[in-house]
Amino acid sequence: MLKNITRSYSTARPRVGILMLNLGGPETSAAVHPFLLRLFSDRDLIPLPFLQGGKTNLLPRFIAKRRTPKIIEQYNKIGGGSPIKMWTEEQGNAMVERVSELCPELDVKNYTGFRYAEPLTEDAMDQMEADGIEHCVAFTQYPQYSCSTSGSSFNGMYRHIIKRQKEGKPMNMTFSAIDRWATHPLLVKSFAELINKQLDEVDPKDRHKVVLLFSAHSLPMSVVNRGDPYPQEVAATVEHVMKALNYSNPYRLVWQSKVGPSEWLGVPTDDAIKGLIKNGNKHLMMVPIAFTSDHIETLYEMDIEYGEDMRNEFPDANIMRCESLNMHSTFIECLTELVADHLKSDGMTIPQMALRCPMCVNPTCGPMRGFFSSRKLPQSIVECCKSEEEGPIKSFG
Ligand code: GF9
Ligand code: FES
Repeated sequence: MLKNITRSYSTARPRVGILMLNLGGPETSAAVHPFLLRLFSDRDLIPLPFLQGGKTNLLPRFIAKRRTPKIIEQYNKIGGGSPIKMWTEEQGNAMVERVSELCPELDVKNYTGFRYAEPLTEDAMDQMEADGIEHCVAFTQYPQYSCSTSGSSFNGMYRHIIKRQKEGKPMNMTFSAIDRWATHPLLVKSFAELINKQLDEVDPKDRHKVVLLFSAHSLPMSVVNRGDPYPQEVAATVEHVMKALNYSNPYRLVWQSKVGPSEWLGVPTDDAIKGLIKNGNKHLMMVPIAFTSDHIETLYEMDIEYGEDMRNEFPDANIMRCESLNMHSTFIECLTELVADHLKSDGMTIPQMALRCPMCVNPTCGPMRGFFSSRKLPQSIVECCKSEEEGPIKSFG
């Protein structure tokens, strides 16, 4: 009898899984081709209406194969592979440790779900279910929402849930989403702290002259003109960070990492660096504003292509980069607060999540947005967190 009670107590804590979503990156040279193949086969990223049926994967295969050697070379220059899995796991572990302190009545565990690399999102979902997770919080690690990043991950999750239903073995978990957090006060504070830390490296007499170059991954103009929310949300992060810095320095938002022949949102980061230097600016600081950890775009593009290579071209210029968020303590608090606040709420998203892009033609987006914007947290979980946080405060009222 006693044994039974003990056991039911220890398993009574509701099990919540926090699924941290991101693109992922190849950890080894051998992982580069499968990574690119998944990327170029992503129909949420690249619609291929004219290649339906059996030939769907011919073009992606061709493009992925052609690009693999160059990408392997880039990863070799940053140590052989992407560190994104390591960072995501470290961030997730630190976050869950703090969330567990805030919500001791919950059994919280973090998982990593990548769109194009292992651990793949669908596999992580199945693993969560196998671990007995009752509720999954789909937590996008892109602070600013784009349909080609967060939207693609959420569509992937939604398709997996529908697939399992159609197979007659529906997933035994409920779902909610943390879909965007571009202006979270602790995200803004994290960036401001890291920028100030880098500014401290500059001679005080030059500090105010440093041009802050906020650099985000660009988007094809076809995506921008569909009405994607990302450019606006990235700009919102930049303005909040500048306000936190009391507009201490001149700044621009610029866009990096264009690939292929189509038109992309500009001005490209490398052009901006060259143009600003030619216009007489000597001190530049790149700020990676749309990623939460180091990856090929900071370590290779920013540090090698725009850093070292530009320093050879313009030896008088001082081109710097501020650190990525990585394990910055304020940033871990940001992740913690996002999750803890979500668990205390009913799990609803803001109304923005329900609205498709004005020019959206992707048939998955509508039902996916409906699914993730109406999901509520099980009452057992909400009550768990509320009693912990608000109990003592309420007793004063
Ligand atoms: C992106 C972040 C923001 C064709 C080549 C595969 C397309 C694309 C992106 C945006 C990554 C990280 C944005 C395409 C087609 N997109 N890249 N969109 N990537 N490549 O629609 Cl933080
Ligand atoms: Fe934005 Fe479909 S592309 S909602």
